[in-house]
Amino acid sequence: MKPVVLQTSPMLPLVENALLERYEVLRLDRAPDRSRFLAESGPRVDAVASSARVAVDAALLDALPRARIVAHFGVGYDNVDAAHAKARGMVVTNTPDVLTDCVADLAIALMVDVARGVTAGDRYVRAGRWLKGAMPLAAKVSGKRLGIVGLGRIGRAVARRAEAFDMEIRYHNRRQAPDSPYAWEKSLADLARWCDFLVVATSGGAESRGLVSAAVIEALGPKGFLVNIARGSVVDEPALVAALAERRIAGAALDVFADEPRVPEALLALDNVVLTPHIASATTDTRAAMGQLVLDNLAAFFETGRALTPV
Ligand code: 8YV
Repeated sequence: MKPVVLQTSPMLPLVENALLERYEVLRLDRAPDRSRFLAESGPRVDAVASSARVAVDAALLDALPRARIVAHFGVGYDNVDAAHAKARGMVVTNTPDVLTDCVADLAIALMVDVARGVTAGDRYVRAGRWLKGAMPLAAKVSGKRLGIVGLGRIGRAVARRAEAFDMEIRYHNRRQAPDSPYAWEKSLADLARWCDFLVVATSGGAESRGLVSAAVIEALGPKGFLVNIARGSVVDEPALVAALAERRIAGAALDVFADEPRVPEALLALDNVVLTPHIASATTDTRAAMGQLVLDNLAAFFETGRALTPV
């Protein structure tokens, strides 16, 4: 008998095909009546394969009394109620490490873009505005001060890349990282006041909600730029939009938003922002590696009782 896997949303063909080969797959996303589907099939489910699109909340977990593992596609698992899963004796796995490079690459790309006007310059050329005159001067990146919110795997990868730009680097974590060469700022507002670029790389969820508050944004100041490749929930989005509109900060480059895929209308009209549709991990290479890690976690768990990357 093949184990039964509940898939909550569409996944890469690579993952879906392998799941179908190895398991009996039940598709929550294709169920016309979710409650009925869960009442009938929930008790048979051994494992969940999830991604960011669908919440794996307490109610869903409670409908799966046999399930022992949630194998999540993504390093961030703020849409999974991991505490409830743990209380039910379930393992939750995520996909760390394999996406670190791509996410850090995009953070640097966004930082350079928002400061130097790469995509704005592209729009400028396409609109024929260059024929009428040069673009306004931009802000320099190399040698500037970088503040990192969340010096985890991704934060460190951003820092390594920023070193090649001769940037001075400090970070804010709740606690000082014992093995870091960078200066720790206990107060995030102090870090924001000090830096030219504030890159948000901390995990989402209740603990970091609104961490980049109106006061932090104020401290960043009219010459400071914000880059967010973490979660929209970490930033007070209305406060950010207001600060950008009133030029109380220089600009923002955002890959994540509070209510994706909806982006506040006010941001679309601003020229001091760069907006991308949550693409930090979205390369063929990295998404394949993330998918493989979901499969490997399930396989290891069913074979040995131990997952590879539990959270
Ligand atoms: C998403 C991400 O998971 O890994 C993360 O935390 O934000 C992304 O890689 C991606 O949208 C897949 O659902």
